[in-house]
Amino acid sequence: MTEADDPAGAVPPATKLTLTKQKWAEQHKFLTGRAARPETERLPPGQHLVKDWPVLDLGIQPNLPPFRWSLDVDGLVARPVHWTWDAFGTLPQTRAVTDIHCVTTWSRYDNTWDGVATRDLLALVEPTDAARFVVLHSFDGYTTNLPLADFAAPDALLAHSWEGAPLTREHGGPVRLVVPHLYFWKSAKWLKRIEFVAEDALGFWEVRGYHERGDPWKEERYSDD
Ligand SMILES: Nc1nc2c(c(=O)[nH]1)N[C@H]1C(S)=C(S)[C@@H](COP(=O)(O)O)O[C@H]1N2
Ligand SMILES: [Mo]
Repeated sequence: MTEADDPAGAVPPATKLTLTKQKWAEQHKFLTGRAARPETERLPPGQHLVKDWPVLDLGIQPNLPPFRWSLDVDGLVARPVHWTWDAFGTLPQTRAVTDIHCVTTWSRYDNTWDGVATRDLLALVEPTDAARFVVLHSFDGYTTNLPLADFAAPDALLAHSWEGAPLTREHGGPVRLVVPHLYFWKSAKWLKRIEFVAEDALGFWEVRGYHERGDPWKEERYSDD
């Protein structure tokens, strides 16, 4: 074989297998969305397991039939959007099975969520280089803030279903955020607006003594000052 037959760095011909594997990567096939933590570290320090699903909020549970719900994504993005329920339903769908860790010390394993992956949302709106933080605004007046990198976690999603059924009103339906690797107060219920900003802006609990980031494995429950 001469060098001309097989030049260094030439792209090998596409086979059925390489094409299939490429498609899997595009579809994120086989990804469960579950974080690969050793089982011994699955329960963060100071947490205990529950089987039920407690309800925690400010006491206002907005009544949002889907036709009254919409979501704005704006701030430092190339393509701001306003999605009605119908428009939201046309976005690519993702399923993730993740654990909940609430700062009030309960954790709940293996919650099956369906919704729109934050990664797919980011690809659509294209945050600018200046965007470094995300502020979530909810229909009950609640806000919470996240670093963009945490919002973009591979298993984070805008969930409309839990265990195969529509998210109930008390748990933030029709659409809530789920960011499994942070304490659950970061997972805004009754999502109304996602705002991309350059500087961190504290949300409801963050101005009331809770941690800016809230990593359960580091027990980032409260702010130091
Ligand atoms: N809009 C909104 N989202 C919210 C809250 C809230 O009061 N309003 N509470 C947060 C807190 S402190 C927790 S622990 C979880 C509770 O979600 P759950 O009621 O579905 O368990 O929602 C978070 N998201
Ligand atoms: Mo909470």
